[in-house]
Amino acid sequence: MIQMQPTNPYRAKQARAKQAWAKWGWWALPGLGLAVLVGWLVLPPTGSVAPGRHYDVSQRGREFRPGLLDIQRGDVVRVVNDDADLPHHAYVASERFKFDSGDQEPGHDVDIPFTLAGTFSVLCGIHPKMRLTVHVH
Ligand SMILES: [Cu+2]
Repeated sequence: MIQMQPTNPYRAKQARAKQAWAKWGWWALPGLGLAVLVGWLVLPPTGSVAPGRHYDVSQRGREFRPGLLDIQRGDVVRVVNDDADLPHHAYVASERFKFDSGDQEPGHDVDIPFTLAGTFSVLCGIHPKMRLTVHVH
């Protein structure tokens, strides 16, 4: 069967656009979904761009609570001094990662960003029995 071509160039253009839409338009939605999926799969491995989550850790009663955290690289542990009258002094002294909050007066928070995978101990320079273990994945 021979298709009649419209003679008006504007209408011909319109007809071609309509044909293209009929042929490929079905891909608009799945195509968009696919693009989002591919973006989602490709971006996370580059890692460090992803915004980190925050984990609050209490120090009330001379104890880190929770005492154990499982987090991802890029996450931040917020050590909260919610003791009424005790100063604390959180630090990490591993070979690969060092952190020192300095003296932390009651009511003050300290953010510890963890960017390396591994297991780290957060200790208190004032209260040697305080220990927080952080598994970074
Ligand atoms: Cu302490």
